[in-house]
Amino acid sequence: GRIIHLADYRPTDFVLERVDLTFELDPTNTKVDARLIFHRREGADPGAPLVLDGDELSLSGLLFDQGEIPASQYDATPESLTIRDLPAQTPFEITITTFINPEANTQLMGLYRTNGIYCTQCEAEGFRRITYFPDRPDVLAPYTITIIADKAANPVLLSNGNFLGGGGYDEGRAFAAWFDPHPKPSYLFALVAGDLGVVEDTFTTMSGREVALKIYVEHGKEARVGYAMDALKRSMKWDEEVFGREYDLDIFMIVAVSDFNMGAMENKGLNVFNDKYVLADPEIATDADYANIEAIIAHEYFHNWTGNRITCRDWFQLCLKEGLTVYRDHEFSADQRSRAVKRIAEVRHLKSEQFPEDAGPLAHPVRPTKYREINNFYTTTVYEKGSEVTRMIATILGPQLFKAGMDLYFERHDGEAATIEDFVKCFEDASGRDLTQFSLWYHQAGTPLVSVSSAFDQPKGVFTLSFEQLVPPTPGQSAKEPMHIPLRFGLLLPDGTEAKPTAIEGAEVTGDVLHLTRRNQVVTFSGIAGRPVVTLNRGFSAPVNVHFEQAPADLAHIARHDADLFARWQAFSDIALPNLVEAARKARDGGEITVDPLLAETLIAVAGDETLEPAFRAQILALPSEADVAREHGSNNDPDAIRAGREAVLSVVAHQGAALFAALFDRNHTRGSFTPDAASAGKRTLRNAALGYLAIAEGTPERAAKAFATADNMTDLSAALTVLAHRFPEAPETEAALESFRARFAENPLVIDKWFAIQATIPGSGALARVERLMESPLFNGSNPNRVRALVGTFAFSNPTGFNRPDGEGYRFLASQILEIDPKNPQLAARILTSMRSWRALEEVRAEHALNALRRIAGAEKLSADVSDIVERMLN
Ligand code: B3K
Ligand code: ZN
Repeated sequence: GRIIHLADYRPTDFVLERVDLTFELDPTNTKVDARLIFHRREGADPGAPLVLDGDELSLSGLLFDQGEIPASQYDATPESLTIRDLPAQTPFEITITTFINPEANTQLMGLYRTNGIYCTQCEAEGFRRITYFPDRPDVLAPYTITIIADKAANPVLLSNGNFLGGGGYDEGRAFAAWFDPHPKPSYLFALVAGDLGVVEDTFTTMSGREVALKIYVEHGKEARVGYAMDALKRSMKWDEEVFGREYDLDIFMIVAVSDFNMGAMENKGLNVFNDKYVLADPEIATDADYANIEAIIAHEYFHNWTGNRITCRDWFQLCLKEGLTVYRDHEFSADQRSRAVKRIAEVRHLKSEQFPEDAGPLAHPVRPTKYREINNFYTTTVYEKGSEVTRMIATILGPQLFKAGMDLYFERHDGEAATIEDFVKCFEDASGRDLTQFSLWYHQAGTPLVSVSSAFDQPKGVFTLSFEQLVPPTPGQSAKEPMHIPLRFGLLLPDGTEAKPTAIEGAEVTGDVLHLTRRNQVVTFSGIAGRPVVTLNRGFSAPVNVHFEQAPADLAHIARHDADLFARWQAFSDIALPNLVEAARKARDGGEITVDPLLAETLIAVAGDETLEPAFRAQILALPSEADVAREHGSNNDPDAIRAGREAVLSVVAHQGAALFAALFDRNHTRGSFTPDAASAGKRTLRNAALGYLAIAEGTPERAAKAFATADNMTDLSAALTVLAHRFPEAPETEAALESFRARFAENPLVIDKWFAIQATIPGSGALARVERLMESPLFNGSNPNRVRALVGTFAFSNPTGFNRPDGEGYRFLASQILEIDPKNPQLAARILTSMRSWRALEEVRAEHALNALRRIAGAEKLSADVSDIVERMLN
């Protein structure tokens, strides 16, 4: 594929006025008639042809204003339809007929079949697999859709917008017509047809309109929709209250399907979901599943305003809708649950997924300037870092001005396809603040590193912080400008209060936010009575790495006393990480592994503090992961040594805290009273974290086996199974538990995915053989993305020692898998391949094996654009 550049953007020559599509559904031969009304854009070249996009299409019919069109006037290839000699001024109508084969569509882009259901996925460029079309997000039009299908097999016929009518069409067939009055780009088109069950509810909007809510699922699964429906209603209410956004159609529908390339899709009025993010009950869903369902239902719903009513001018602007909508769903979840715990989880995720991406060969700006395959840019950088950039705007402006900027954005750009510049301008205009330097966050890739040192002049009462910021080089960007970095901070005095400086020089400070804007910056605080302990980047106000040599005792002080819970967790991580890195070094080079006593002491003090919410204490118990240690270590990583070192630290903590863990385990059970709310979930997380330590301290599977046998919800059941499998993989108790889990849930693929994932993450070199054996299981299905992700994806992404075997077998396995998946489903293959994005940070033996595996993929005869784009960037 060729490279697309942002600089080449120009508007279309033709304006699309209306779209009228008729589908005659057939599993292998669906007929699509597309009537498109265009006029030439004012000022456009009067001789320019109309060029429409296609993908694997063949043209069966073409009419101009309902009449024949001479063959000399157009060219059709599978990738495009070009029509010449079109009117200079008057509107005209083009009717295109194509036939497509939903059954053969294994890419899951365009119109496809999943478990007998017709379903579409059009973002980013799937609509062009349905009909020839100007398939780009800045072409917006109202759509009328008519669906004709076999009546018995398809009692449900859905599309975007409001229902116009339907009924019998001819013998054996039915039809339904839908009209979406809101102009939309083709990527938001959706069609669903089949035999589905439905759960209905209503929502009354703030202006008093009643909206019908319908969630469609496979028959028999209706009872598992309650939580999703509740999350939807809470989302609708929250968007009214917090952002003033009201829903705009008579009906809002969600359809859950089992074959889906990602989480969900925000099609106007007709969201399509991976059923994993809809279906829940205590027997099958964990607390994490409930939290994901709530977040994703909210995310897709929030897109109605940020994405659908205001869409992207081009795909370079993807973060305009994604970063902003992630920010909105984060805020929603924070309001529904514990804000601090939610923030910790977000930062954990950001650091474990986005920071490595930003530090490796796939690094790219939040708003990229070029791409080969847009599907590869639905990344954690665009989504999560994009959300952090929005959050920083809110931090810099403060809540009122941020709200004013959002209101201006909705007012100014409603109904438009906008850019990042448009978005930022709204905040500049609403606040009067110049955000030019701030905008570098959209343009410069790489995680900034902020190095800090401090000095205290006791006699003068002056405290000094010296900052140096550095943005590391990333592919295509070697030299970087200094960024505007908003750091929330506090100066803690020994008595636990916060210092109130009489003067601050060297940086702008607004409230508790210190604005770094220069490469080097010395900031002085006057009127400080005693040496303060600095708490920096509270709430993770900026997505940066901070290097600040703080004494462990100071960090422990923050961890135990800071007013900001997030900062307490961060300080604890800052105590733990150097210990873990050092332990890994010792494990590799020899030498006795010692652990700073403050680590276990602080952990035990905080985890045992009954005034703190259980979910927060559980976050303290979850020490930085092996991946966190690898990231902190930076280069020349040996995953086996990292694990061995971390295990040694865990063992120290487990033995020292055994009494506390036993108490936490006993006191926090929720048996007999399952509710998915955050408080109950927090208790379960704490209890199960304690169980993990107890398994280490006790060294026997008994307690976990008993927890497994008595669990009455999926959270506790899967947590116990994980402890058994990861700690005692060879124990008969583990074998029995795995077998009973399999037998009990064999009919429920979503639960079996957990069974696959738990086994795929059993540490050590035996994991690969286990994964290969599981792929032979009748429960595995290589064409279902959830199954493939649960087994192959989880192994590659989340089993550092299993995947990164020193003999390179893990990489060779992955290469084979990628080459096998790619011809069927390139998006899935490309996504799983990104698990190797940090290969250059491995020690040299593993790195060499990884390189060879990547070269083998790159050298394959036929690769999709998706996989070849990823593999080539990883090799560069
Ligand atoms: N917008 C979709 C993602 C589409 C991915 C296309 N490869 C889901 C979301 O972010 O809400
Ligand atoms: Zn989204």
